[in-house]
Order: sequence, then structure tokens, then C-alpha cells
Amino acid sequence: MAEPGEFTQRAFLNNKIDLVQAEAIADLIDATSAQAVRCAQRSLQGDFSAAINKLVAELIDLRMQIEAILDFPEEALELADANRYMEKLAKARTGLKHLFSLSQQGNILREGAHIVLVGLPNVGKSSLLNRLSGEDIALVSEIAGTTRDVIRQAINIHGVPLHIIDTAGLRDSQDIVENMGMARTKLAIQKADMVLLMVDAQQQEREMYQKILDLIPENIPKIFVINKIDLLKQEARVEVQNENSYIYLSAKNDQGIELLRNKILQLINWRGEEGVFMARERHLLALQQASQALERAAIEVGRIEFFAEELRLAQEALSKITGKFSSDDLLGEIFSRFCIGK
Ligand SMILES: Nc1nc2c(ncn2[C@@H]2O[C@H](COP(=O)(O)OP(=O)(O)OP(=O)(O)O)[C@@H](O)[C@H]2O)c(=O)[nH]1
Ligand SMILES: [Mg+2]
Repeated sequence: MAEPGEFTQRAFLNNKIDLVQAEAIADLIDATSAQAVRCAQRSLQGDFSAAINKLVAELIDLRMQIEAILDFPEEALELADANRYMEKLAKARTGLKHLFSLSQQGNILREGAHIVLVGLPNVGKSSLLNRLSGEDIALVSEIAGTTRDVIRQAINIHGVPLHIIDTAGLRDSQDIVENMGMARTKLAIQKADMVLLMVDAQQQEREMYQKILDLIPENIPKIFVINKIDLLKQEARVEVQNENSYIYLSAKNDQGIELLRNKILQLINWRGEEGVFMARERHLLALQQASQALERAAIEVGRIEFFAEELRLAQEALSKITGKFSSDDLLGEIFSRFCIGK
């Protein structure tokens, strides 16, 4: 019997593909939108690897020159040479930055951000979930406290995958089950990538909202959604105040939903699919390590041994991505996630 990912692993071990391409096969199988398919295909064709290899080649070229100086310490480093090395280093850093930004976009496509809907009972959270997903997933009623449990739904906005999490409305309640639901709401907030704080346009009770706001950690992006504008006969719109975004919409009448969609994409830093590679957390981490090493190298040009060492570390970090230097543990983890026989 074939093991999970066995055929892909054999292709990798026999140098037919590198590690990024092997991962791209898994990502292609798991892709949930046309965008994700195209990005995985780009990585599978070797575009991501080629970009990494080009950077590695630049670093090797620079290292060869530096290491040669280390071998002949009697020849002092000329200023003109030092300037040339700095130029090459700057070029590598720019290339790395660009690659990181493309990979970050790819990571959004792979993982999908978790967006949690919170607010008082009855403001229309479940109605918004249904509207965003285009399906009747959550129960909607005029009874406050309709949603008891956390409801998750995978959706996509213009091809970008997202997980929307509808929660039990927060209020002071004596109901045991409702309180259990609220405890889950609080847990969901802690794990969110973004929070949509929903308010009823007719009744914006400040005190209770402050309590909900206090539950949301500082560093999590939020959007204030003011729902039911149809009841006040208002127009859908976006307002920005003190760097906070307020979206006025009607979940029931389908007004302003597109404004919300665009704002969500903006807050997760989605900048379009152009040239994006499918990237994993592991790739981002390695790119970051390489970038930190080059940053330190820039400070060390005067001390050539340290400069050389930082370049070596940067090269090693990049090579980990394509699998030139990888531990067996990492390979085991990557291939075990494939389905059997792939
Ligand atoms: N007029 C109007 N009514 C809305 C709108 N959105 C939701 N409603 C109504 O508001 C009531 C509550 O909606 P839900 O979506 O169940 O509210 P919820 O926030 O999920 O409530 P809980 O689950 O109890 O926390 C329902 O009667 C909806 O039809 C809107 O945009 N305009
Ligand atoms: Mg609800």
C-alpha cells in the first residue's frame, strides 16, 4: 500500500521537484477557489522556487567575493569594494522584501482569515452571516438570544477564502445555555484574525458596547458594522474616524454588503493575486529569518567575518524553503499530510 504523499515524496527524493513544488501539489488538492488553484499552480511550475534560487545565487556570488578576502587577510578591503558589496546587499534585500510580500498574499489564500461577528443580541449578526455566505445557514428571528452556539462558515470574497464565525449575542442573562454560548463567543474573539462589531442603527447603547469592546484584544483589526439602516431610511456608506472604520448597511435588504466585503479584504491586506505564490507559514518564517540576517549584515560591512557569517545564515534560511537543507522531521510532517497514494 502506498503511504500518504508517497509518490510526491519519491519525486522529491529523486530531485524531480523541490520541496516548494511538493507542497504546492498538496495545496493544489486543497485549493478552494480559482485564485488558490492558480497560485498553487504557479508554485508547482517552479515560479516560487526560481525566485528563491535567484536570490540564493546572488548571495552565493557575494559570499564568494567576501570569503576570498577572508582567505587573504593581508589585502585590505578597499572602499570601492565595500561600496560594491553594499550595493549588492541592498539589491538582495529589496528582492527579498518583494518576495515576502507576494508570499504573504499567498499565505492569506492558503489559510483564510477567521472573522468573528459579535454584538448585542438581535442586532442582525446571523442575518449578515447568511448574507455573506449567500445561504440560509443560521437561524434568524426577532427573539433576542436566537443564536446559542458558535456557527462557522467558510466563504470566499472575490476568491479569497475566509471563515466567518457567528456568535451568541452578548448581554447580561440568567439563562444557563445562553451564558454557555456567550462563554464560547469570548473564546472565539480571542482566536479571531478580525472582529466585526455589529450595532443596531436605531439603538446604540454605549455602555454595553464598551463592555464588548473591552473583550477584543488591541491588536486585532475591527470593523464597526451599523446594521438596519433601512429602518432609518439611510444610505449605505463607509465612515472612517480615528482610524476606525464604520460601515452602515442593511443585512436584511442587501445594502452596503459590497462595501463591507471590500473593507474586509483591505484589512487583511489583500492586494490582489498578481504573481502571488502559494506560501506556507514555514516559508514566511524562513524568509523573515533571511531578511533579519541581511539586516544584520548591513551593519557589519566593516567587520568582514561577521558580514560573511550573516550572508551564510541568510542563504541557509532561503535554502530551507526549497528543501536543500531540511531535517527528516520536516519532510515527515509535510508528506504525512497528503492523502494516501498522492
Ligand atoms: N429592518 C431590518 N431588520 C433586520 C436587519 N438585519 C436583521 N434584521 C432583523 O433583526 C432580527 C434579528 O436578526 P438576527 O440575525 O437573528 O440577529 P442576531 O444578532 O443574530 O441575534 P442573536 O442571535 O439573538 O444574537 C431579525 O428579525 C432580523 O430579520 C436589517 O438590516 N434591517
Ligand atoms: Mg444570531
